[in-house]
Amino acid sequence: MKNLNKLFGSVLLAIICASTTVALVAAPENKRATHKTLVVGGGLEVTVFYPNSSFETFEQGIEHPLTKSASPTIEGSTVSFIASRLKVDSSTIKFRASHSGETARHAYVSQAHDGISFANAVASVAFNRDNKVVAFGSSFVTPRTIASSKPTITLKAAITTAEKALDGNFNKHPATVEYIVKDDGSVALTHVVQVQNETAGTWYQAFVDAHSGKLVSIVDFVTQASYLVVPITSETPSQGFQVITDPQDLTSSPLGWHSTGTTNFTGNNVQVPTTPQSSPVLNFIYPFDPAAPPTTTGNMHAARVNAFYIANSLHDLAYRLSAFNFQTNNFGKGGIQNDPVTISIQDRAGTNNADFATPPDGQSGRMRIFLWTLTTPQRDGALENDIVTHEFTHGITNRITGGGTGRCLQTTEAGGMGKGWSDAMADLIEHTSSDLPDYVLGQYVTDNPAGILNPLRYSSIKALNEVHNIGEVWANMLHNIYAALVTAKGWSPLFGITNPPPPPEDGSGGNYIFLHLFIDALALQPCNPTFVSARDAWIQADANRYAGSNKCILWKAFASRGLGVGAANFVDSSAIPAGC
Ligand SMILES: *[C@@H]1O[C@H](CO)[C@@H](O)[C@H](O)[C@H]1NC(C)=O
Ligand SMILES: *[C@@H]1O[C@H](CO)[C@@H](O)[C@H](O)[C@H]1NC(C)=O
Ligand SMILES: *[C@@H]1O[C@H](CO)[C@@H](O)[C@H](O)[C@H]1NC(C)=O
Ligand SMILES: [Ca+2]
Repeated sequence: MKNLNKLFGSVLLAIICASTTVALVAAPENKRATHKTLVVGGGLEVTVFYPNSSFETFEQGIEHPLTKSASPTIEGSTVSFIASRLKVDSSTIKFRASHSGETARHAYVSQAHDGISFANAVASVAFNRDNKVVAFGSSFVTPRTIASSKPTITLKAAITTAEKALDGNFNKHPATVEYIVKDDGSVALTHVVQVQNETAGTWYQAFVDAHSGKLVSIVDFVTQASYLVVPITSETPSQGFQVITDPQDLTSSPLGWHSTGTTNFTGNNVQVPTTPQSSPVLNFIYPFDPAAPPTTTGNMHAARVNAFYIANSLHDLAYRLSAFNFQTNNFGKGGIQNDPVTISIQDRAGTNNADFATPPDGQSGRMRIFLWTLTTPQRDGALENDIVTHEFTHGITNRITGGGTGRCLQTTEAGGMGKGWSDAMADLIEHTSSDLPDYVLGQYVTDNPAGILNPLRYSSIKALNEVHNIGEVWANMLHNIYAALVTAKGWSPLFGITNPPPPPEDGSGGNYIFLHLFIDALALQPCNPTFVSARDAWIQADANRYAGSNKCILWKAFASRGLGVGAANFVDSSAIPAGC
């Protein structure tokens, strides 16, 4: 990556520096899948730990103890399956959430002791249409010691500790008491509180030992932009504005994007404060003036309307295919409501970047987009669809993986893949035909339209400790899969400019298959997935939805980047299964 970094030069550095409210510290190679070290507040280092996840997939499925019972509940089926598979008592399994998708039912549990959940020892089970288990991910542990389940430190004291350590304020979101597994095998009891600092842009969930009073772990809800958004010199707005009428998907947003059922105009999925309607009602026509600064009233409105449109389009697409979405009124379709994304454009907290914070289902996501200062006049990230797409996709991946906790892309490896999915979604959305331009980096900073062809493979991660670079490897693999599927199955439009857009089910193109597998695999994969478990989730998603008809296409594409059969511990394999 050294050479690449050199080519990106000061632009890349500027962007990474702009985002160092949280600095990543190199983690030893063998800890990428289980640890991440963060520097918080006044330089305090916190190493978070997520026990290894095992992940098994079963193609056509295996039976569970209640397969044959008359009317098994998903809760009963899940608990009895895990108890028998892991040979643990069912009292150590606490059911948390479930979701019925088109091709599978997903259940999410945590390990428990005395009825108290373990925050970082969790499991998920997916059942196919035949009520057989098709995927099982687990990070359950055999604890060395477990602290008493009665706190001896008050919540008030824990809040003070968390606020001081993380340089922020308790945000009043109800605190919980949860266990947390440490990497020495001991299990601590913790007060779990959220601490935010609006100025610094931080938003953490802090785990304060309820016996010793020490901060033992954090969840970082904020994911920063990736440098793939560097194409700030791309003249996206100059590619033309278009008036789009009623683009909402009425399956995901039955009353459109503006109505919650009781109030109109504020936004049901996404709220971008203070953009008035032009006349008549629900018309949002604000001509953009590229010669004027982005801060003129007209340009600010244009930017807000664009961000609102892109974020809502992605919301509708993802919610149609999965769950744990951001919405004020869910219209009875499941999940926890009252959590629309708030978007702050031209946020003054930074420049040349953007970020997205993903708290658990039921709490609003927060997107902040900053001005870009590399040109005159400055440019507004909210008008670059890549940026909005990249950021919103962080919300999608952080919510769906692990079933809505916002805690399941926290290790270095999983967090890195988080960047990769965001770039891959931007890559997918941008294609308007079956053309397959090479996936290139740096075409702008190198002033070379061919950019830098990217040779990254699975084993490249061995030398990478930084989430953006790890994300690049994953984005490249996903691009290869996209290209292979489109080559084999063609391309069909994802979004209609017509009203309404074509639902995804209408599409037979490789790009639709890619989108379905992308979203389905997120729901199947374990909490804090690795490249290997994320790959297995794609293969299983194809078995669930397409009876495995794309299996060999997927394996060949993964194997071409070193993630073939038997790839492990960042050692490449180009092997594909027999019969492919
Ligand atoms: C996780 O699994 C890897 C490989 O299977 C192993 O090398 C490592 O020691 C495990 N780590 C922990 C903390 O259990
Ligand atoms: C929030 O962060 C800013 C700087 O980033 C700092 O000056 C301020 O003290 C922090 N606020 C709290 C409540 O710690
Ligand atoms: C709100 O919007 C809905 C759907 O567009 C419409 O039917 C309703 O009349 C509106 N209500 C108000 C108070 O404007
Ligand atoms: Ca929700």
